[in-house]
Amino acid sequence: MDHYALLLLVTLFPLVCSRWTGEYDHFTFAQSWPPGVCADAPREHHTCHVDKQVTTWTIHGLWPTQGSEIGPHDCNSSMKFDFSKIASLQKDLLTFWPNLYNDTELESFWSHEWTKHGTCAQDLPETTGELNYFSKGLEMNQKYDMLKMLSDGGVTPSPTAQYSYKQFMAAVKQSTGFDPNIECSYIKLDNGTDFHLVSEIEICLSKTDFTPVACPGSENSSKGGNQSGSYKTIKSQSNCPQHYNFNYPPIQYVLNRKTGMFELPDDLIGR
Ligand SMILES: *[C@@H]1O[C@H](CO)[C@@H](O)[C@H](O)[C@H]1NC(C)=O
Ligand SMILES: *[C@@H]1O[C@H](CO)[C@@H](O)[C@H](O)[C@H]1NC(C)=O
Ligand SMILES: *[C@@H]1O[C@H](CO)[C@@H](O)[C@H](O)[C@H]1NC(C)=O
Ligand SMILES: *[C@@H]1O[C@H](CO)[C@@H](O)[C@H](O)[C@H]1NC(C)=O
Ligand SMILES: CC(=O)N[C@H]1CO[C@H](CO)[C@@H](O)[C@@H]1O
Repeated sequence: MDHYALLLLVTLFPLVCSRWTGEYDHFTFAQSWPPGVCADAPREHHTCHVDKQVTTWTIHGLWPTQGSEIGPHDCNSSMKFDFSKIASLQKDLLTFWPNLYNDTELESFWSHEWTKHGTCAQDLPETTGELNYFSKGLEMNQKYDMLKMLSDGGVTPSPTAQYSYKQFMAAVKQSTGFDPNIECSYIKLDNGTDFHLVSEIEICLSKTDFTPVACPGSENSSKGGNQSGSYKTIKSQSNCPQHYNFNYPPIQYVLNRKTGMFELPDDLIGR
């Protein structure tokens, strides 16, 4: 290699490097409502199971995010997931960050979250390495206790009550100061009627101190939804019904497709 090529390589390396690392300006912290996730499982070609130690909103992920784009992701393929590094967190992970798809390897969910998102958060001491990254996610789930934030706003799980999109938004905003992103899933009853239920709520967190910030693209954000960038996919609008209410069933409850009632499965009745 001649000197010119070497010089070129040295000059370009930081550029190449920063593209690999993936720029991001905040975190998206996504929490799941297990009955909502399980309602969508058949469409995702999975079976779903909510273990009995799971009693609250669970973590989907802590995602480095640039503007209103989905990404960066998969920032360093040489940082292979190694469960032994987070084995000390296993009990908490099974309770607060569980893999609800019981037809997949237990560890595959954590492996996916690490490879796709965790590897992009390696610029911050708080999220460097698997142990710090997963610990931070668990800490955020305690700090931004979605069950409590919603119930403080009058939105509590119920087999029968339904709530509006506005009620969900207002409840979270009352706690965090900012509009969240809310996602829904749906189940078809035997007679063809769609039943919508809440499945995920995302809040945006600052990169500097992990406090809530406005999600880019939301009403009160200075950043619009049309930033140019290398990540093709732009976050879509909420898929929850905005003009009629939807369900927030208690954890463990499943919809009886014949009656349209949320019920405890037989094996859990009497526990
Ligand atoms: C997954 O969970 C469902 C619902 O609890 C259960 O019926 C099914 O047998 C489980 N499948 C596996 C592979 O464990
Ligand atoms: C990717 O990870 C490896 C192993 O930790 C590290 O040595 C390397 O510097 C990382 N690459 C980038 C571009 O950050
Ligand atoms: C964003 O871009 C889309 C598609 O290019 C366009 O339809 C939309 O009006 C833009 N929105 C804003 C706020 O500029
Ligand atoms: C379908 O069944 C549900 C639950 O019994 C009922 O509320 C709804 O009105 C039915 N819809 C139709 C179109 O029959
Ligand atoms: C939807 C929302 O949060 N709107 C707020 C944006 O900020 C202005 C000024 O602070 C408020 O008045 C709006 O309610």
